[in-house]
Amino acid sequence: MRTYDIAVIAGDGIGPEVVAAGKRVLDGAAHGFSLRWHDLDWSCARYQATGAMMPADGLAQLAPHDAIYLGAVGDPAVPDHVSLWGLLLPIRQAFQLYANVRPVRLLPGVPTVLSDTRPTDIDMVWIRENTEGEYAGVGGRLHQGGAGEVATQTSVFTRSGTERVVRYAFEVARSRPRKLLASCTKSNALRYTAVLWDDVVASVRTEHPEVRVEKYLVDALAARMVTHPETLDVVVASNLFADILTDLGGAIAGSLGMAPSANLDPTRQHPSLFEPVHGSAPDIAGKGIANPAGAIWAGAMMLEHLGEQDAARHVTHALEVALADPANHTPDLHGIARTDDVTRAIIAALA
Ligand code: GGG
Repeated sequence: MRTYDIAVIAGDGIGPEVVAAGKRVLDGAAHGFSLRWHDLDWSCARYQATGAMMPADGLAQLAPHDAIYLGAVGDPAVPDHVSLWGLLLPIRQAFQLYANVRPVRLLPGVPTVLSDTRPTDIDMVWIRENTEGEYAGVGGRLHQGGAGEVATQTSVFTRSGTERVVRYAFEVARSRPRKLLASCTKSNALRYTAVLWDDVVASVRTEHPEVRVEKYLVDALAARMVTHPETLDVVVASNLFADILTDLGGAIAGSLGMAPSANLDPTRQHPSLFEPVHGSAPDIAGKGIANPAGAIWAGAMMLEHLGEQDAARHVTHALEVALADPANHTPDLHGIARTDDVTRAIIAALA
C-alpha cells in the first residue's frame, strides 16, 4: 500500500481545529493508500516557550516529507511579522514554493454577498507569486523609535521569478475550458516592477497563442471581482496583490473560511505546502465553530498533488454535497453548525 508522510503544522488559534477536521476527512478518503501524519508543535506557543516558531533545523526536518499540511499562524501575544517570518514565509522561500494556487469558487448552496450571482459566476483560480515581490523581506529600519526614523521595504521582482509563475499560470489557463488568463498589474504607477511584470506576461504569452490574456490594474480588478466575477477565470498576480484579492475572493465565495490554497514547488524538489487561506481567528478559537471547509479543500488539493486524483475528487465532491445543505453551515456562512457537524457530514458524504 502506498504511504505518504505528511508533516503537520496545525499552528495557532483555529488552526488545530480545522487541521484535525481535515485529517479525519482525508483519512476517510484514503483507499489504497495511507497518510502517515507527523505532528509538529511549531507555533506561537512554541515561540513563547522557546523564542523560536520552529527549531533551527526545521527546514531540514520538513524536507523528507511528501507534503506539509498547515493550519494557521498568528496569535495576539506575538507580533504578526515575527510569527509569519518565523514560520510560513521562510518555508515558502526556502522550498521555492513559487506557485500559490488559490481557487475562488462559489459552491452550490453557499450564500454570497453578491446579489443575482449563481455558483457558475464565481469560478476562478488565482496564481499568486509566492517567493519574492513585495514579500521579498528586503528592507530595514534606521534610528528606531527616534523622530528621524526611516523604514524601507523593497519589492524584488526578478525576471526568472516572474517568468516561472507566469508560465505556470498560462499552463493552468490552458488546461481550463475558457483558456482565459487575467494578469493583475499596476504598471501605470509602479513603473519598474510592474512594467517588468507586464513585459514578462507579453513574452510568455507568445508560447501560448491559444490562451486569451486580459490585463487589469489591481484596483480595477478588485472592482471587477465584485461587479463582473463571471469574466474572470485564471488570474496571475504578485505576492501582495494576490494575498489581498484572494481574501476578497473568499468573501464573495461565501466566507474566507471556505478558501483553500496550495503552495507548490512545481519542480517537486521540495515538499509542497497546503493550507486554508484564513488565519488563526483568535476571536473564535476553541469555540468549536470554525469553518473547516478551507482546510479540507486544501487537503483535497494535497491529495491531488500526491497523485491520488480519485480520493481528491471524492473529498471535493463530499464537500460540495455537505455544504449544499444549510444545516452544515458554520456561523461565518450565517448558519449554526459546529466544526464537528460539518466534518461528520463531509465524512458521511464520502460514503
Ligand atoms: N493559513 C495560514 C495563515 O495563517 N495565514 C495567515 C496569513 O497572514 N498569511 C499570510 C500569507 O498568506 O502570506
